[in-house]
Amino acid sequence: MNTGKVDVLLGLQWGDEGKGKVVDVLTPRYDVVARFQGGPNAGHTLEFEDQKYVLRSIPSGIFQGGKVNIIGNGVVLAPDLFMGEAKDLEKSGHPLKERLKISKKAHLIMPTHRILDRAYEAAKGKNKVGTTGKGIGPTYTDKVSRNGLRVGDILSDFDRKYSEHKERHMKMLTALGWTDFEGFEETEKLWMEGIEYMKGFQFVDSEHEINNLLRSGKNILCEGAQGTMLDVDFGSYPFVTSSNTICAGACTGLGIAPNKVGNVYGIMKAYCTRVGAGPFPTELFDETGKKIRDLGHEYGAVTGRERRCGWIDLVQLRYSVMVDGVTELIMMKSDVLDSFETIKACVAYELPDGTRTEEFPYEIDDVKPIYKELPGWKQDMTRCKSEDEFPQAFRDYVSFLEQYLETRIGIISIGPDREQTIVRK
Ligand code: 2SA
Ligand code: MG
Repeated sequence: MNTGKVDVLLGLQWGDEGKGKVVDVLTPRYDVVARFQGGPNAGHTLEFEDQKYVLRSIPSGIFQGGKVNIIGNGVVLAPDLFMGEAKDLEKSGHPLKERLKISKKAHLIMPTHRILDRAYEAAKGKNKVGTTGKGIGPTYTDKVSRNGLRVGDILSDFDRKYSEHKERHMKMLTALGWTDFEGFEETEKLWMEGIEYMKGFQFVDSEHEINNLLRSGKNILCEGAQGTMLDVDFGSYPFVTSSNTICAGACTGLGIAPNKVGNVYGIMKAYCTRVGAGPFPTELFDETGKKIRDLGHEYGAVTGRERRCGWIDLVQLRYSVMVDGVTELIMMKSDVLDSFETIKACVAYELPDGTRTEEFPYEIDDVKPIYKELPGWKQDMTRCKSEDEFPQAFRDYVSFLEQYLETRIGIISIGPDREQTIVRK
């Protein structure tokens, strides 16, 4: 931790790196946890005391009392889904209203944004992005084209504003030839209930809030969603989400100046996964890929979709470490590789013209991964209590990754439970 600075926690791959679990392990060190981008397309899974929680829009600091949780201006919020998530948490004994603050500048995902999401996807035919269908793209599109509806709008003349936006969306849907409005009225009703429910929460100017907290000496953690490869600028465009998932997103999504960023924790899995469409150089289509999926329970938290699985890609990870300015790596799901004879790590790409590169290129569609093979450790690590108990072959794997990525791996996860997290010396 760096006093007077804000720490940032990010996924370095295509999402689902296990950010929820890490935030939960790290939050005891922080007074404030803030979300800065994305929305209900995130699904941070936390498991403790035999309970499983999936957070979508609410920051992971919500489980511990005495912490301030902030939903920043860079987030897009769906009132109906937010209400569902919040009520579930309240039911399980986690009071929210005093612990959570929502930026007035955060944009609202309207029911029509979700239909537009589907309509745009349908119009793309076989070039579908494979979105989560939560209306993320259309909401950010409205934000950038200066047509958005924000949380602050709830406070005055909301019905009129809502109707105007809805009407505009309906015209767009008509132009797209969209006719499927099944369930729309019920959704809209629930959405309006969500708006009423949200009025019970604190709407704030989160840029003032967070900078005041920083000045008063509080420790702040910014919690990223999705992953660096899904960043709208630096990810595998156009197969990306619509926000800046990289470290700089924490600055624009919360109003934090770049020189206030301290530690940047980059989370990666010991292998790699992706949901949705788009290029994935190290993807495995064979039994090994299936084995990783089964052992790693690689199914999406939001949509339940099967995740595509492959070996760790160090060309891609080095790129993420660069654009995010990662100061410390955190490796998740190491135990999933416990039973493998050999482990592969992609150390370079062969480009379509036959040349070799270690620098992440503009296009990754037709690159061939070049692997380094490392011996597996073939030992159950899930019960290890400290790094001294790690098998030698695993230590060698870790050192190899650290050397290639030129960054220290500070935390290693060896199972879903809070306890199965080894903080290295
Ligand atoms: P969208 O719905 O417009 O954001 O979809 C665009 C692409 O982004 C992908 N996407 C994701 N991929 C993996 N994980 C996601 N969320 C995680 C989860 C949460 C996390 O579901 O557990 O790790 O933060 C996520 N969200 C969006 C999506 O598949 C499309 O390819
Ligand atoms: Mg996830």
